[in-house]
Amino acid sequence: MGKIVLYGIEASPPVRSVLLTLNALDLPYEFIDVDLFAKANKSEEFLKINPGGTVPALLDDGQAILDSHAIIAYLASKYGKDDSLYPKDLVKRSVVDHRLFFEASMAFERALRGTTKPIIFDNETNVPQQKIDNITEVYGIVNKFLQDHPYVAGDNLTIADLSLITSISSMHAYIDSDAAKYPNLVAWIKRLEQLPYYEKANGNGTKQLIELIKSKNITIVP
Ligand SMILES: N[C@@H](CCC(=O)N[C@@H](CS)C(=O)NCC(=O)O)C(=O)O
Repeated sequence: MGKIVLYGIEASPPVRSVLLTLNALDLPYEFIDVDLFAKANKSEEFLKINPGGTVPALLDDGQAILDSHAIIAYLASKYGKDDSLYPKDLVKRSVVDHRLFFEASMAFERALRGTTKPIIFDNETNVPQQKIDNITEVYGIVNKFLQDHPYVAGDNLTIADLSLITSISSMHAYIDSDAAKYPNLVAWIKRLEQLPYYEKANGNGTKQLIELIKSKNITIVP
């Protein structure tokens, strides 16, 4: 197998999706820190790997694989002992893919990054209520994904769970997910927290991001 190098920072949710997947697959990897606050992601060297200048980026034997969702699908397809994390059956795969695209656009980009980027990179301290509503909308939709089964794409753990949990756990910086309103979601979070590699791959980085957001003393405004 090739040498895997992951570029990122632990606080970043999409980087944590890749960390969870590398651990789920029990793969060895090297982690290279990219300090976003020092704009290391805009260095000539990093832009050669990812012209978009975002983390995560992964090198597998020198081949760049970009975007957390594409990276985890690649890793599970290439290195999975079976297809349970990313099913080959096209209908089952389409459900996983749907959850991944939902994570990318609605959960990470719209709800989490849309709220967090102005606070941590542009020193904005007012958060419009609409942005909190974007977060609770995601809680409600994921609660529905979990209506009839324990994982977001069915009866077993897939890369869709390993992707969604990283944004959802980070959203708790703004508003808790109330067990009375979102019972399936809260039970699912607890289920994923039981994974033996959860703390090192997602728990630690989530705490770092939540502490950073909370240190900014934000106010929710109408
Ligand atoms: N869809 C991308 C999103 C990556 C992304 O936006 N990463 C953020 C960190 S959480 C980043 O690198 N931000 C730096 C920037 O946009 O300059 C993925 O899943 O990999």
